[in-house]
Amino acid sequence: MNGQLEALQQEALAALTAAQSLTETEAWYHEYLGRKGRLTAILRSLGQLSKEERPLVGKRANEIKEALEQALKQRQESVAAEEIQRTLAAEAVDVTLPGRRPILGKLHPTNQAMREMVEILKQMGFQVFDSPEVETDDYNFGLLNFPPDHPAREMQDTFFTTRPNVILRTHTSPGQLHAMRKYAPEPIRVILPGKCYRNEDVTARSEMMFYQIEGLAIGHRITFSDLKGTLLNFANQMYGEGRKIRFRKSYFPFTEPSVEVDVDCILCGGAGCRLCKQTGWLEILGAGMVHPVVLKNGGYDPAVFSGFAFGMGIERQAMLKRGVDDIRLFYSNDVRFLARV
Ligand code: FA5
Repeated sequence: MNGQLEALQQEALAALTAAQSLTETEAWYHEYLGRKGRLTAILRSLGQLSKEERPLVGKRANEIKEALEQALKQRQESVAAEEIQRTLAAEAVDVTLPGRRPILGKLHPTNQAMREMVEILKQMGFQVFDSPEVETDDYNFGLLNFPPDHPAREMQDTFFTTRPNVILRTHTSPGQLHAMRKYAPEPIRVILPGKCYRNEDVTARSEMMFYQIEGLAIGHRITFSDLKGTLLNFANQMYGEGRKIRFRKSYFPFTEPSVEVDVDCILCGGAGCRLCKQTGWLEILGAGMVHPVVLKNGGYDPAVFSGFAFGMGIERQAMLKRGVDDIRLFYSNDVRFLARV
């Protein structure tokens, strides 16, 4: 029996040295020391030995068991250390290799143009005022002096919601009322950038969702000359020094008088080309003096206060400035376009 024990010990120690991973040492444990292990089987069969043999063999078997347990512990420690070494070697970083260039993101062209415009207007003393994209019919039309059922409402095709009188704003002008009602009767100079929605056919020049930036100044003795000076300054900073602007009479229910404003063509300088359709001018915005009814609706006495307002499309300005000929490119998520502009 003792010979059998010695042979088992030799075999077990050799097998333990061959175990190269923690999984293999685990399997070794089950083979020799586990509940159904081979040494365990011998220890269980001690009862069949004679009275004289039993203590001797039993003692030796327990010594071997302890020796194997000790050997297992040591082997597990060294296998674990080897595994760590192997992992470190596999994950080693060669610091002398050239780095990988990260892919850089950039601002969306609409945001670039919006920030540029906001910056120019802020330097002229305008403050950004946030106003909602979802509006009531009243704010979008009524309070802005659009008469009920007046065809002027059809100038801007509206997206309605399932809630009566709740619509997606068709322009940023309703924000004028929010700003006025918040600050009246203090003088104000605010700009309102944001999204607008119109139920229009999408074409190279028109989107269903687009951005506008609105400007509003109210105070004592604000005149049309202030509007002209502000817009000329804006055009010079946005499109380059020495730009000319011109005013054409127009109609908006919320301004009187109303104008559309053009800048001399940034491509041909006014001589006439494809971009300006041979006119020498590019339309950039709508503007006018705030209508007395709108002043009153906002909480200002028209006998004491006057003001001007203007509104322009942000994508259209970005298109002019960066030579983009199709507005649909802005929101079709083509990375080649977004990276270039
Ligand atoms: C207005 O929306 C007026 N609220 C502007 C205004 C404000 C006038 C304050 C007076 C005082 P209009 O509908 O022309 O006006 O739109 C203004 C600008 O928004 C246009 O010049 C254009 O640049 C842009 N715009 C209008 N519709 C679209 C569209 N479908 N897609 C892209 N840009 C558009």
